[in-house]
Amino acid sequence: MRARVFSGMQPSGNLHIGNYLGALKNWVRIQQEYECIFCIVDLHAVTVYQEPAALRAKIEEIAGLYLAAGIDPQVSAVMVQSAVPEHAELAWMLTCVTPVGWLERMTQYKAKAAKQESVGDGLLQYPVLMAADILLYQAAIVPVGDDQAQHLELTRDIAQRFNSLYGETFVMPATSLPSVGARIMGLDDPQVKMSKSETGAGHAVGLLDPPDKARKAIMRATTDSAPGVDFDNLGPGVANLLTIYQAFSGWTDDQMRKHFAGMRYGDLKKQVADVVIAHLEPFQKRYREIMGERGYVARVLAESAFRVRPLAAATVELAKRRMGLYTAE
Ligand code: AQP
Repeated sequence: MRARVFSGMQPSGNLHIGNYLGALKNWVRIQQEYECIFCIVDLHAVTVYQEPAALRAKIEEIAGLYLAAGIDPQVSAVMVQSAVPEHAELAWMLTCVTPVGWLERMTQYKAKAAKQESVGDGLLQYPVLMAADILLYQAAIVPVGDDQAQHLELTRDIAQRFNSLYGETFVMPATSLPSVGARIMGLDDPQVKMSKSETGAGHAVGLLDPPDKARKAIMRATTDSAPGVDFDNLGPGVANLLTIYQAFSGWTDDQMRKHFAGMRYGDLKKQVADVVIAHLEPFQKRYREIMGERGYVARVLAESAFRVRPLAAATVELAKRRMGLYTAE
């Protein structure tokens, strides 16, 4: 039996090349090797306010982007979190074994809470829901970007605590990070990770950005005052541009050094823009074809939810039995 993989993205804001290189690209690579479930985590998105009509549209957009990237719905499930109510049900059970202190320590919670006047409980509970997503399908591997590593550790802590209180219930999931591109930084500020919720013009390259917009953002990327690429003394902005190039091209460290050592920043940026656009153009063409086929994405989502629901139901049934909650005999 193939090991199971679970991962997801929030339908909040525009997916960018960080989401692609940190997670989506890896999903496509491993989908033949494992039994994969790729989720659009809409319940996570509403931990901060989303305009309802925009959220509804975004869900199908994200599904279309998964498919355009090369996720094959005949092989992998592409489903929406809220279509399988067991996510929320298991999240409650896990909430009850999770100390609040564990959640208050999460870096992402602290960063997002600092930006809000009044912090919703959902924002604090976010990692418990994420643990439920993963444990619900007894996933062995979770391919994510580096910013999610702490939430994955917490998922294992929650699973361990549940297992030790109630007996072996959950598979312990391993984190899988890409070797290159696990944390793409903002083009305008290489000290912060590229993020959907940062909407400044030069911050990110969106997967659906027109080529001229993508090129502009890359050509304006923050570097430093050195005359050219010095691999022994790379500033964060230049390192980020090289990472983007390497992740898209698949070049080795050696190839990167030989090609880019000493190159002036203007030329480096031009080549980064070229490689990004060369990938985005066919990707966007596939996306338009997929979205142009009326009802196709909705069909994929419905079929996938139907396929994975029994797995979710079996885990919830087991967890309920373990906890002594009421189940039919
Ligand atoms: N900058 C990044 N570099 C590499 N990987 C990244 N990921 C996110 N940003 C980067 C990975 O993308 C997947 C989906 O992320 P998400 O939708 O759960 O949201 P996030 O991690 O919170 O990402 P964002 O883009 O920063 O969204 P907002 O601003 O809405 O919070 C995950 O695997 C993540 O690691």
